[in-house]
Amino acid sequence: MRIDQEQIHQHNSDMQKLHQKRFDFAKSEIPNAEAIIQKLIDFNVAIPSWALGTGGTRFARFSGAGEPGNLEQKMEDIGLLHALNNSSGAISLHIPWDIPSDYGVIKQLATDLNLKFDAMNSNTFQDQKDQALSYKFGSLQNTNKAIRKQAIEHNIEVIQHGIELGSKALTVWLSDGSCFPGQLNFRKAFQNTLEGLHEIYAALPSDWKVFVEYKAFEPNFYSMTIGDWGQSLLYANKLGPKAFTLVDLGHHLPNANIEQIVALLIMEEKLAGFHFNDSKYGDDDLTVGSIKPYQLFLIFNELVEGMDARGLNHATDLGWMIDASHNVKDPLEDLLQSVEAIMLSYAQALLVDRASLNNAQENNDVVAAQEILQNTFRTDLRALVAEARLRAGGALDPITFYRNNKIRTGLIKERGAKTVATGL
Ligand code: RM4
Ligand code: MN
Ligand code: MN
Repeated sequence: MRIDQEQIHQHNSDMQKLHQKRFDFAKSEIPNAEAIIQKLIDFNVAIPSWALGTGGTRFARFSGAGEPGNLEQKMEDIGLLHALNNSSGAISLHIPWDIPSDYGVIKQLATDLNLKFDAMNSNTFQDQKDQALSYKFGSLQNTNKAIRKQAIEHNIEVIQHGIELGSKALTVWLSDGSCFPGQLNFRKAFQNTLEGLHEIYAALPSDWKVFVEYKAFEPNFYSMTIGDWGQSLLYANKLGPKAFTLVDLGHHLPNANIEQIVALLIMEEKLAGFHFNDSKYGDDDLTVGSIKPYQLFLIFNELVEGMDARGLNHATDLGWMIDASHNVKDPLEDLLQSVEAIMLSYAQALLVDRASLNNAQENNDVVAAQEILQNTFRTDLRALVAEARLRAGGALDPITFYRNNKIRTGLIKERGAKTVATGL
């Protein structure tokens, strides 16, 4: 299913008057509105191929209707999102869930839908049907060399798929760790993992990066072999200049100061990028910005500050991806909400008066620093984000468009009510 540009025009002209009023007001309050709009137009967030279906917990999965049944349909879904918000122009593939059967066809479809191939993701956290050896006790950390070898080969195969598609990065998230004290020799587990990562690193093309993702807990509940940003950074530093630490918002212990982590990783030139989601308790994978929008803003504040200090291109130098699952919402609506929350936080971070904040910090004026951040956070920039979408050819209000034009009903007609997407 494709969205007719004419429908978008219609929607935008229906909303134009109201939008103009809001936009004029926002613009009157914001000194650098045009510069912010341009940055928003350039900014894109990748959608992972596993986020288009309904997610589940370990108790149950309540599938939605009209879910994409194959990679092509997943790409079409992302194409719909991108047509509406102009900020979802990339797909991140998870192997082996979404192995392309024909690279040429997939690449052509990506071109038609105006999508790029973001980082490739390997999967050694599950056993596949035809797999020789089990990852029950870990993959790269495993005490059994043959299992480690199988995991290394899998990662190299993922790189190969990525090369065919034009991706430039591999994301490695390991579920390796232990559930009970004494189960694992931490040092040996670390060294085995490092050895494996070295072999994977050696298989990277010269213009590729590897993103080392960390997670504090789950599925292992006593230790995780890449459990926090310090451990990930150790690996990244030992591996070399193509290795970076990837921050997934849901992978920290409660109350972790993620904005500080981000600031230091950028300072060390080791931040790979982000997996966006939100959470109340753990790796809840909820809609971005739904629980802690102020934290998201503070993170973007450090991102913008750090990227500018390092002269990085906001849109292209780091990897931006949503990593969420949707148990009770329509995945496409959820993703539209997530992208909107990201754009809003990014816009607000661009609005922070850096000179004044810097001044307040230098003078230990704690009150002024808080005023600057909170006044910015409370400034309503939704009309600015909508204006950026409008100028880029998207819809002023993507969710209203999606509902009014009955996109899900159309997808159900095409694909049926009982389709289940691959993934978790
Ligand atoms: C993990 C992690 C990875 C993602 C899988 C599906 O918790 O966040 O990035 O690939 O989930
Ligand atoms: Mn992740
Ligand atoms: Mn996760």
